[in-house]
Amino acid sequence: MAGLLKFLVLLAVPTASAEYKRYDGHSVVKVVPSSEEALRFLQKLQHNSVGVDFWKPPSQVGRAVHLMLSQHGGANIIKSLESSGMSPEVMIADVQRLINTEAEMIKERLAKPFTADQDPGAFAIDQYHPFDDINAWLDSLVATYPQIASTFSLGKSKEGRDMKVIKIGNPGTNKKGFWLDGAIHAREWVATATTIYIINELVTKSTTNPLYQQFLNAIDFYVLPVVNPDGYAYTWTSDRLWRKTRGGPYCIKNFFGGKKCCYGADPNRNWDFHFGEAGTSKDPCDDTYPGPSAFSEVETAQMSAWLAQNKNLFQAYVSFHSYAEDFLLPYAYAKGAYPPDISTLTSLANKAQAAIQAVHGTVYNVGTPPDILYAASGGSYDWVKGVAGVKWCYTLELRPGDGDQDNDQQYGFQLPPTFIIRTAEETWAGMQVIARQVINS
Ligand code: 0X9
Ligand code: ZN
Repeated sequence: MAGLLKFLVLLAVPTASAEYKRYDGHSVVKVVPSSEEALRFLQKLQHNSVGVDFWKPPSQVGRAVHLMLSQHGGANIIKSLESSGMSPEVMIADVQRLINTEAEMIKERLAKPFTADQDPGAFAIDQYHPFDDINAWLDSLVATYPQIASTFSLGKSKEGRDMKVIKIGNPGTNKKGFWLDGAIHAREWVATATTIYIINELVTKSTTNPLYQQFLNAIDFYVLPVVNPDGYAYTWTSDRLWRKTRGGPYCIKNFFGGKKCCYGADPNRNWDFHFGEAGTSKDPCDDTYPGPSAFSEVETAQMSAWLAQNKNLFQAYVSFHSYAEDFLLPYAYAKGAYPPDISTLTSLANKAQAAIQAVHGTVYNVGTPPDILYAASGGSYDWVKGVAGVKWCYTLELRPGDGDQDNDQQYGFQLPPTFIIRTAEETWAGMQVIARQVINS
């Protein structure tokens, strides 16, 4: 009888929420290192500690660091920060509460999929969407606007999802190319939402907005909303804070001669340009594990193969991440590594930054990752610049951050949907500056 009761209780639990990873008792703490010593302490913590997820890793003296702590280990870490002269503040008291807030929305979306035969106008631009719905929406756009939009797949992800690119432009010759992508890191949902906004602008206003007409006459936009489909899908079904691919499992020998194995490589460490150097971890269970070899992940392998073959089409490449409000210049792989045209790249970035700021007052920091963030090798835009030779290459860390006027910093990766449009509007303004430059060069 007890067994039967247990069985019935198990049946009653909805599977999606039962499998979703819980973060009960997890908090996110913000600390600002005010000296080189404090910064070094945080960097050591980053490399030695178990159970701390750096949502915003240590970068510069004076720049905030965000750490997610578990209930158990957290108190000791807070003590050690305090005894090193820092004053940690709680930024998110309860990560699980944020996940719960999203859970209803996730359940609703997964229960009512968007299908390709629907009117693309029925797809909510101001919401987050599951992976399959995004591809279905791209198909519905092409069905409705075949003169301006087409799609193709770079190939299947490891778990068989299409890496669908939408190409948007008027027919013509000598066209320029502008590539935009999002969610190479699975949990950075606002990056995908921003590509969706941009796609929607260009496609649905292609005949009514004179500026967009100019763009579309001169440029073909190639947009890949989700670079990491399996990781992104996993954030909807299993773990909201997953970052990597779902490749592997990859293993490492442990101290006792056994092995420890984990899924996933960081797809923004997996590109074949200074692979496995700064900002990577040898431990496959870490979030910055670059994979066993460059392009070990089918997603980066396919995307880079296509870009290598078509590199002459492109003048610009921008990859959206979250979060920090940074406009990042190449190169990311090492301190002091700059492409020869760094000064033109910087002045265009400054113009784009000003355009972003003009929309809602959000101030982005402009610089290379080692100069304003941290060095990180094997990233996508480093390869697109350094190997494919595309001229205007940038990475944007979108909202939240301390540069906007909306007090949205307390949400981290779980930026509520109410901020999607504001984020996307300002970002699109910045991208238009790049589009204009592409037309004129
Ligand atoms: O660490 C990263 O990959 C990026 N930050 S994130 O919080 N979104 O993970 C910074 C990317 C810097 N650019 C490259 N390394 N390409
Ligand atoms: Zn990222």
